[in-house]
Amino acid sequence: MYIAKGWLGPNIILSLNYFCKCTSTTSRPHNHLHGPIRPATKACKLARMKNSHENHYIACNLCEATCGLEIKLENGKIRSIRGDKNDPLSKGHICPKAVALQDIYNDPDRLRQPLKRTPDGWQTIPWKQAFDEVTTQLQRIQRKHGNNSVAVYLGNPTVHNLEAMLYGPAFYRTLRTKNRYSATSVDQLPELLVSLRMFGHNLLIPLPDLDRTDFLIIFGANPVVSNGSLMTAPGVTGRLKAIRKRGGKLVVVDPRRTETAAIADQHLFIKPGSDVLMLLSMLYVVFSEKLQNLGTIAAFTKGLNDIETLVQAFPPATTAPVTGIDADALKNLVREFCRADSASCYGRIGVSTQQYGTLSQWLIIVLNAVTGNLDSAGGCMFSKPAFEVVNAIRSGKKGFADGFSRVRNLPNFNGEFPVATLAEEITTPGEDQIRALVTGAGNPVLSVPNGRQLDDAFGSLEYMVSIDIYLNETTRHANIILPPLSSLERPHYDLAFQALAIRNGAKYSQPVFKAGKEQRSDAQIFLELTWRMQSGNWIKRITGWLQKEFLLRRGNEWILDKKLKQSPYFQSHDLDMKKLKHNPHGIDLGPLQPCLPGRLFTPDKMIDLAPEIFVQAVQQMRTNLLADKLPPQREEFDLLLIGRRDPRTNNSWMHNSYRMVKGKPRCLAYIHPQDAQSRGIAEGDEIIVRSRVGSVEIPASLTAEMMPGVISIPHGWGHGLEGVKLSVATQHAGVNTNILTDEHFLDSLSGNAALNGVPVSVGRA
Ligand SMILES: Nc1nc2c(c(=O)[nH]1)N[C@H]1C(S)=C(S)[C@@H](COP(=O)(O)OP(=O)(O)OC[C@H]3O[C@@H](n4cnc5c(=O)[nH]c(N)nc54)[C@H](O)[C@@H]3O)O[C@H]1N2
Ligand SMILES: Nc1nc2c(c(=O)[nH]1)N[C@H]1C(S)=C(S)[C@@H](COP(=O)(O)OP(=O)(O)OC[C@H]3O[C@@H](n4cnc5c(=O)[nH]c(N)nc54)[C@H](O)[C@@H]3O)O[C@H]1N2
Ligand code: SF4
Ligand SMILES: [Mo]
Repeated sequence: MYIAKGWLGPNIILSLNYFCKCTSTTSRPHNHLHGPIRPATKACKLARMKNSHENHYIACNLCEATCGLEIKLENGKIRSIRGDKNDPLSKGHICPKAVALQDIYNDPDRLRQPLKRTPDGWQTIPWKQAFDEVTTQLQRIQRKHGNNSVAVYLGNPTVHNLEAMLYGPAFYRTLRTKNRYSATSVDQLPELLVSLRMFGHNLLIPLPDLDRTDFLIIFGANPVVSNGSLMTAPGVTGRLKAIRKRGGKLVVVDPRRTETAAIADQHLFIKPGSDVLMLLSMLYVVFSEKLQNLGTIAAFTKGLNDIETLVQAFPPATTAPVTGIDADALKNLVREFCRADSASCYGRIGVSTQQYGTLSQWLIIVLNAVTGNLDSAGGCMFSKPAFEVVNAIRSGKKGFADGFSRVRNLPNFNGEFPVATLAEEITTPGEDQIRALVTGAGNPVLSVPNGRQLDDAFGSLEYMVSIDIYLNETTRHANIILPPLSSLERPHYDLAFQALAIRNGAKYSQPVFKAGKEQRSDAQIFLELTWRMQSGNWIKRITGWLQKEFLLRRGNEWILDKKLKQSPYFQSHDLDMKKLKHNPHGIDLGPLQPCLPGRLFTPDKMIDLAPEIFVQAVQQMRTNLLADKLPPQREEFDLLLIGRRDPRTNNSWMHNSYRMVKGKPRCLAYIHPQDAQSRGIAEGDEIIVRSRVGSVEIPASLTAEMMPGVISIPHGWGHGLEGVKLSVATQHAGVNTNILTDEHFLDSLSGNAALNGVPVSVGRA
């Protein structure tokens, strides 16, 4: 997932201290916060030489689970990567991807110095030249065409990166552009919008209280494979199995019988994009059987009657023909959910990235709320992280729909436009047309709908700079690529995912390896760019420079320490940087606690169950969906395309590790045998899948785990494009499913891309 970047690096009070922070008392190479260009002190060098065996304890930052890892080094090389049994949250859990961290670190294709595209091909250039050229070009284009002519796209690894989170925002702000985009709008935009409207803050996101719940319904998520999202719960498979072991129940609603469905008590096939109807019918049952009970939130929750009125039009029998969910099965599910001592309903990518993503996510929270399961143990709860992200962001300042995109008039959210409109903002002439682009840790050519259109649009840019560690499908369009450090070379504190964890905790990871002299950290890149882009008189220039130098030397730990000391855990647990550094396995801060209404950000301190825009959108949806316009069909498009993840993928960017791609190909189209037979398709046949915007050829795999009428293709593949430097990935290229997804097929409320439920036709190639 990608959390919207509005966040401020905390306010920086300038206080200079040029002393090196070599405070390490262990034999481990300590954290050179001042960055790799400064030499280590003699004492540290000696300490390292004496010890050819080292154990490092860090948090894996590849996915949202943030598992603790134990990395053993021998003579400076990795001997093993294992789960850290002493990590209080992950307790030794690990997945195959963690081992690939060393492949990324060692990858000869990974960039370590700036690359410049020249008529004679890519050339390595010095950092100073790269910074000079990038800032000169961006300023030139902004002077000529205005600030909005430079756009920004931020990708998913940004939120898994401490320094990109702390120092990136200041740089992006110096561009003063309206044209901001990110992976948020191909991901969790609906959840953010729902939280904003119901609780007053986009980051106040309810999390399923997995370890205590007696009943869990999962809509459109496959945590056994994805390891959980907007629900940091390392070892999630064990946690899900534990629900059943303690006598609880697990139900999965998904158009595919997934790996998660396989360990559940019950699986219900649902027609893609129709969850909103199922949820309305579930609420219909709650009210018609008088099962509603707000519980502890009753005193500060409004809109219950509006919900009751709204759902009257959706008795289960009327929605069943569209959803494919049997009316009696639905009624029983609701009764059991309401009878359980505690229950939690959770939905993720399958419901967020579809036509009615926002309505579905809203109704999931409403279901939790009206059954007494919001903000109570075993239901859906809010975290209380030690580094408070909810307060750090000026909520409400940038809201929803306070600006609209130029070409298609799509609403912005938190200062960003939906990325589905990026290509046309580049190609459509006029004032504020995008001429230049900055990408940070993103690969939109593979992750955004109509990837081919975007690929072409990038080719037409006047200038592009990518902050990225690979020359890949997206960054091959850049004029200059600025590569920061890889995971094992940088310090980490998880600002985003400790705030989304199902148990409160804190952990700080020191770099495992010292970066090479030729490399630069995210802090160095962002602070240098910020300083160079800042305008102002000489006083401003000097203070800017001092600020940059201070942050380079002291920033990470100084900011973290400051924030930790403001948190209640400083009083209750003595939690500060010193304590974190003495506890490299991490610190447990206990289970989630009820926190409402105290944490609400709504002006009236009430939960709004029925925000006006959502209620109105239901009426519109009803007309479309019940008329079986699900989604706008063309006759030849008779199947619905959905996505899929694999344990050995991480969106688009880990396929250059041989470990991740070896064995039988995984970029396959799953199709039900019935749908295959009627089209003369046999196992392994190459098929052609067509949508309104494009077509791909891909091998078919026949499986009854698919719902008839639905076809599934994983995203993040399609590495065969000319000019990429990914020697392993190109040998296992696969196809880009986002050539099929449609930039005009959106969650109409939020502008989030509808990547699931895309109408397609399928035949033999
Ligand atoms: N069809 C379909 N499309 C989808 C999805 C789907 O389910 N189906 N899922 C969507 C979701 S949930 C997401 S989050 C998006 C992801 O979309 P993106 O964030 O655009 O794509 P990623 O594949 O995560 O690309 C990450 C990029 O960051 C680079 N990178 C890796 N590590 C670092 C680092 O430490 N620093 C820097 N600077 N760069 C780094 C990689 O080389 C790569 O270029 O894809 C979305 N697209
Ligand atoms: N191994 C691996 N792990 C990952 C990632 C990865 O690429 N690989 N990506 C990471 C990222 S960025 C994210 S955001 C998370 C996502 O984490 P999850 O949300 O768990 O993502 P998926 O595994 O894609 O599960 C989505 C499910 O939705 C189902 N689905 C599709 N359409 C519909 C629908 O209309 N209704 C319903 N009810 N279900 C539907 C699909 O069949 C699929 O099983 O995973 C993260 N973890
Ligand atoms: S589950 Fe995620 S965090 Fe845990 S080891 Fe695997 S990739 Fe890393
Ligand atoms: Mo994501």
